Amino acid sequence: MEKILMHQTMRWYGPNDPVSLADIAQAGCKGVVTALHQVPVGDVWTVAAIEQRKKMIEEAGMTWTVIESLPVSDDIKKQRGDYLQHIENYKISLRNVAACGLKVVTYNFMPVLDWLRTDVNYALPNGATALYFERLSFVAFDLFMLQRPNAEQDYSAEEIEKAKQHFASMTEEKKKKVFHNAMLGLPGSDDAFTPEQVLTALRSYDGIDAKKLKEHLFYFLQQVVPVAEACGLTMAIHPDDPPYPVLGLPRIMSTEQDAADLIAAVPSKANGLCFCTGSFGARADNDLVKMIRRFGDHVHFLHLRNTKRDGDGNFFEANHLEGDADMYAIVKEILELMQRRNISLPMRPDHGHQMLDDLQKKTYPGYSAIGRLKALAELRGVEYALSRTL
Ligand code: DNO
Repeated sequence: MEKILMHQTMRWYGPNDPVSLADIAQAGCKGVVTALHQVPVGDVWTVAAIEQRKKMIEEAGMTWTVIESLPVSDDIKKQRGDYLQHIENYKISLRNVAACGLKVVTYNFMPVLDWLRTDVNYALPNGATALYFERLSFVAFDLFMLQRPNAEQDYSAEEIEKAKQHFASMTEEKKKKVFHNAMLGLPGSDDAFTPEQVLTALRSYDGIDAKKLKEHLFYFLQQVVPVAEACGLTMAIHPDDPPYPVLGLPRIMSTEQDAADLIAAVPSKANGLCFCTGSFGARADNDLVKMIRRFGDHVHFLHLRNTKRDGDGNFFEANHLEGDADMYAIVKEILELMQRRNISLPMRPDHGHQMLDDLQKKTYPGYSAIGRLKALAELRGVEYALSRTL
């Protein structure tokens, strides 16, 4: 019998993305993952705007398979300001995307910042570049560049001393680069934050610890999951990246326990995960295969990516089949899950190295074409070979 394989997609940042829909189709993708990045966070996604985007993708011969992301406002995360209105708007957007035939909605619950790296052009020995998180550069950024009040409380005396030395050894150019990368705005936008904006945003989370933030997440889900369920959608939360507290902000979707708490809080098939092997995998205590097995019925979307950690809190984004995550075992588990559930799960190769001709191009960090094409081809090969042995 034919085996069910993953539904291959790539992320597309919309009409301004230097990687075109035609490029994505040539990579062998049947589907596209995108969002209406132009709609301000908290506003309603209208049927007209969704239809227009959907039509573009279908004209390129693919389907709009997953929304990434329908963003959750900081007001909702803090339960302040306009949060009740934003939740109502979110429900309307869910109904609208469902009316347009979409099925999976990704979101995250990271305060203020989405993903965070200190270097978006980390040179690999072969000349390609990768995304990199260098712990001491980050601590130096926090303490000496951003100068976040009370930041020193979050680090040991030893780490502060090391960060001091590290900062002293950084060239002006490197300082500039770390600063710029840490202040990068959301993926899909060219805007960077100013330090004042970040400090104000961080201050606005005063009094919100992990326990509170989790309560806010669960409240949000209690409101929106029934709507998603009623209109045939599944919600997929993206884990924290990196998966631990940063800049004094709580993080609540970093571990196996966090995922278990999420599902227990609102038990519904519609309440699920975007299983990102890169984000969860940046922690040594996350057993990825075990987590896929445990949460399998709630996995609605897959980001396949690999990181290589060292003992000092640094990690870089490795080739997709290398790094710390055992991609062979992960793909095998996913294949078995899909046969059991009788479903083809959408997957995108997450991030890729900037390489070959793309080194000259300006692309969204992590989202150049050739590196992702290579990643997808490798993952496809692993899956195909494994499917023949099932
Ligand atoms: C980074 C992405 C994240 C992700 C959001 C989902 O490359 O994986 O930005 O899209 O966190 O809401």
